[in-house]
Amino acid sequence: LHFGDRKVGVVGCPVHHGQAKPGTEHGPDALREGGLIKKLMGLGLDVHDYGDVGTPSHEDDHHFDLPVKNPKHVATASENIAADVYNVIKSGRTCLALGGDHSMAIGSIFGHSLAEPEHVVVWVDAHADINTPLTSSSGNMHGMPLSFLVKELQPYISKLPGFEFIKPCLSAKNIAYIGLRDVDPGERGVKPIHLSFDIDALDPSLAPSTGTPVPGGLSIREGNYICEELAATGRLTCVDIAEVNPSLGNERDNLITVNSALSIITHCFGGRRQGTYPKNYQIPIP
Ligand code: B3U
Ligand code: MN
Ligand code: MN
Repeated sequence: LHFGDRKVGVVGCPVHHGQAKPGTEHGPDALREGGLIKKLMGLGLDVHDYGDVGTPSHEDDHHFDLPVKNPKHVATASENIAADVYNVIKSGRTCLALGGDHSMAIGSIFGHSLAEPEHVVVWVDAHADINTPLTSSSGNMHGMPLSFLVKELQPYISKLPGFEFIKPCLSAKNIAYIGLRDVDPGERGVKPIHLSFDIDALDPSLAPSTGTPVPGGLSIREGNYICEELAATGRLTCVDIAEVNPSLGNERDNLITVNSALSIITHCFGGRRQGTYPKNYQIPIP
């Protein structure tokens, strides 16, 4: 398997209404400014950046009976993310979706399923993110994305404004969790894989600029290892990087977090700890 033949489509998902701390909307640009595209090109990949999806605003998004915050904002952004992710994958590229808080995964996983209905999901996170609107005590939708997508949970899901477009597309058995401070073995079958990587899966020392850090997280080595193994299957069709928040912490915290995210991303696209070289690389002769 040679990653140099791979085409990547980058989709920015600058959403923040899935949680309370402003700043995750700057995640995509923080990663770009950190050198993302150059790094991917350095791996010999054909990279196209599709820019950011639209995140329309809604004035009246708080008047519902449920303790769910900003459902219309999350719904319209999700619909746009789904459309872009679908188009990128249909065009033959692996999609790299840059968050944004983790509510972005509603759209990215749904869009992925429209293009690859058999896909499975590997969820790397400190949190399970499978609260229903009724089990959530925070009301934050970044803690709920999987609940809207899992078929078995639909009897428990309240109707929310704007969410009509979502058809549940995942069976519970096709989700693998890693990093819930308790590690599950990888994924199953020979199906296309969606990796949803919440940066807070890493230890807070490696990803301080994130909204809900939890001590005792993955090391960079562990995070990179997960990505290398998934990449080596040749079946990664969509990767989310969620919850990078450059508005939290100081400049040094930002730099550490962005560099960790870039390391995770490059290992999803052929980067190896033992080093990489482009396809027809020749050692220069003087
Ligand atoms: N489970 C809690 C906390 C949480 C979920 N995701 C994050 N935090 N980042 C909730 O709010 O649903
Ligand atoms: Mn998450
Ligand atoms: Mn999390």
